Amino acid sequence: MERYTQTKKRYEALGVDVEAALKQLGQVPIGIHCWQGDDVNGFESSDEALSGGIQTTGNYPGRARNPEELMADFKKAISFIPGKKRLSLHAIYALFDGGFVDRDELRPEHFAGWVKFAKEAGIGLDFNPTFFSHPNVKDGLTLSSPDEDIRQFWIRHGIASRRIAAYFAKELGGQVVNNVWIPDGLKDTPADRLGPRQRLKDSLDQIFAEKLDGVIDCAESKVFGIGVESYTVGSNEFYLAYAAQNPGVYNLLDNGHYHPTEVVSDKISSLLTYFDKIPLHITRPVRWDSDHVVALDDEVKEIAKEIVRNDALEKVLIGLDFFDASINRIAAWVIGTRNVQKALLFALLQPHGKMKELQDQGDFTQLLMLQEEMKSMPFGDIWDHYCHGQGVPAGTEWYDAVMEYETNVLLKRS
Ligand code: RNT
Ligand code: ZN
Repeated sequence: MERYTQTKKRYEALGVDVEAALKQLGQVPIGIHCWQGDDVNGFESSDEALSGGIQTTGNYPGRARNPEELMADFKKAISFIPGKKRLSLHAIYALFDGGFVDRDELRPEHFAGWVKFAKEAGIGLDFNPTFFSHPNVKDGLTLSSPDEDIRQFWIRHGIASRRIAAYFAKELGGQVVNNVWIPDGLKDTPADRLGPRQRLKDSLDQIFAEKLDGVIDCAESKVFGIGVESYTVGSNEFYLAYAAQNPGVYNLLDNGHYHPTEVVSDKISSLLTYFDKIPLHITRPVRWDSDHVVALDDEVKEIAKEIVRNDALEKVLIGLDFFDASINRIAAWVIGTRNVQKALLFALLQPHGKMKELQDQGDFTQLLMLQEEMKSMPFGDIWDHYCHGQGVPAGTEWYDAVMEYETNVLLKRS
């Protein structure tokens, strides 16, 4: 408490309102992805391996094998995460109770169990159609396939998914993100780049045609994937242009989906100039779209600063997207989510007004001094205080509880 009071005074001397920052932080929903809990397997119980150019590596014991286990693990994880939380589901997490249907026939009832779970946990839900790990991914293509039957199957899946998202919105209130990411691309140099993109545009037009309340439609671009190194149909330019021409559809930025020196932190302000919402996937690309657990690194802090200083906490919809199978999966969720929240707190504790003024005055020496001094301010004291106020462990204490769960629960799964 004493440390908090002292540190708070230091921030206040720099013109930062600490209490206001903590209040704001508590209001920011983080969309936590369910797929860290089971290595993106889902519950379809087919032999289909993870496909689409994304990969989980590692075989740490204790992966959730069914809905009950995934729900229990997720509940455990969020008990160590402060603030507002949402759960982001993929279509492969449908609950079948024996009556399996294929993806183009999914209905809201297949997710009723998740709605019940969300209500009990007091969290929101988001949705993602699953356009991978399925035999109808033909020659690596879905919505851009030249095979009309294949393309129609995936269009039906896209339509079914939006209705599930609308059902979430109706049941839980608020708005629900429905994110279309397709793996479509080619391993080697294409003979035709335009054809697949024109077919993708037509597929999206059909998927988004129905007016649905409460659904925030998104499409996630990408630069390349494993096995599809030479061409990605849904590139950044493609979806950005699509979103610009189709109000109500947003371009989702995943910070693992750009060339290594290109940064999402620099894209946010461009998009804020034109769009009222920016959906994000925060991840950690190590040399490629490796989806490591989010670290409190410079780029994540810079993304957070862009959101905060542009007053965009309600416009930028923060979702997470990482899947590491080489470490304890509950710890992965806790570490990655808390890091995003720490980055937001770090950003909320900067004297942005003063810094913008220095930039406009051309006083770059003082600006650099202040930016650098802010980095070694003891913001951890404020974080600890925030965690205590939110009823979650502040420091490393949560880890012992996760290890206990590992011994008593996870390691008993064979
Ligand atoms: C893949 C995309 C996509 C997936 C999830 C599972 O490169 O980032 O978001 O990771 O939908
Ligand atoms: Zn993503």
